[in-house]
Amino acid sequence: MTSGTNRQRPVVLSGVQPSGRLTIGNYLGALKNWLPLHTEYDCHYMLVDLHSISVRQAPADRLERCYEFIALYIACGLDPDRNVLFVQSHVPAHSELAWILNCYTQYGELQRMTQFKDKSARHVDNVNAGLFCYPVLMAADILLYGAHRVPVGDDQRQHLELTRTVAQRFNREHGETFVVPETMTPPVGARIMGLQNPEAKMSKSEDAETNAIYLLDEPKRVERKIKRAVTDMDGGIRFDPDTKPGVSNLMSILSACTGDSFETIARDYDGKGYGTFKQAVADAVIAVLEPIQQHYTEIRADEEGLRGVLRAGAARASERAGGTMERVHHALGFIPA
Ligand code: ATP
Ligand code: LTN
Repeated sequence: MTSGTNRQRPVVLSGVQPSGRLTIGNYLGALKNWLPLHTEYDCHYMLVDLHSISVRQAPADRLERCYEFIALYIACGLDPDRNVLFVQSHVPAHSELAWILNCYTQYGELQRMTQFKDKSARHVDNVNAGLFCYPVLMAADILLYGAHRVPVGDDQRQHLELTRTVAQRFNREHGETFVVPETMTPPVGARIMGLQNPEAKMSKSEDAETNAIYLLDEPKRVERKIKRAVTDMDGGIRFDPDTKPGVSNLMSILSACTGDSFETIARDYDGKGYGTFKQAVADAVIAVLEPIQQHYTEIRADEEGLRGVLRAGAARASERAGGTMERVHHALGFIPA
């Protein structure tokens, strides 16, 4: 029996929106940390295409991105035989549960979400209800599978707190229906900042090209971007995000790529100058990206194979989702179908 069908294990679920291009932030904050979990958990990883329509994007670009991202999931090392890989829109229960949970989420709670505040400020011409209710769909994604753990970057903590609140509220009113999930963030790499603006997180859409390192950037480009990353005038290698945000961010990237502690990095590079330090960061990032890029091209070329993986994933996901929806319908007093 593969790990994906073993019902005894606790469940993990996470997802990424098909928008922009996957960055080293997405990798170090999320994807990389998904890889070992299948040994302990029943793991579900999706592409949240329904979430992605809350911001406009040409359908042809979305389609291309969906193939690209799922191929990158696999190229990063997510084995479809050990993890359930699927697309959100292939399991209609996500939308249904989102509607139900909308009725258990307060307007004021959604208004406080920083991602909504940020995105509505960036897309003033399209502050749609989907953008506002985005965290409710995310809660549905998680609660549908009874996920115990949700491995994400730091920026998703607030959404996870809301998911817990909604689950607890529903359980209080209707009896134990949902598992209340825990957030899982990595000790290093949970919030990679921009290379040009280390005061704000590196983001896969909306950023200037040189602010982010993309998983498909060729080595020379990675090197160039890191060499041009903003640092400071003091020349020291110390982890201090308040006074040295640029250097601290590069230390986080190096540490998350190599496993070396901040102390080790400071000892190895202090006094050697930013040029040497940046070269080490570039080499470490390139060493992480090279094997991913080598696998990617071949995996991406086999669209039929990718669709087969997604079909199988959706079938397995639907089975688990169906059980939850039956419990939810019963809890709400709906006539059994
Ligand atoms: P967008 O800019 O398109 O909204 P994003 O870069 O914030 O995208 P998401 O699809 O929202 O990416 O996030 C995918 C996963 O990557 C989430 O778990 C998120 O927490 C994580 N993540 C995103 N950006 C970073 C970052 N800079 N550092 C660490 N983790 C990140
Ligand atoms: N909201 C997340 C993406 C996301 C997600 C999820 C993450 C949607 N559903 C369920 C974990 C679990 C984001 O914007 N990064």
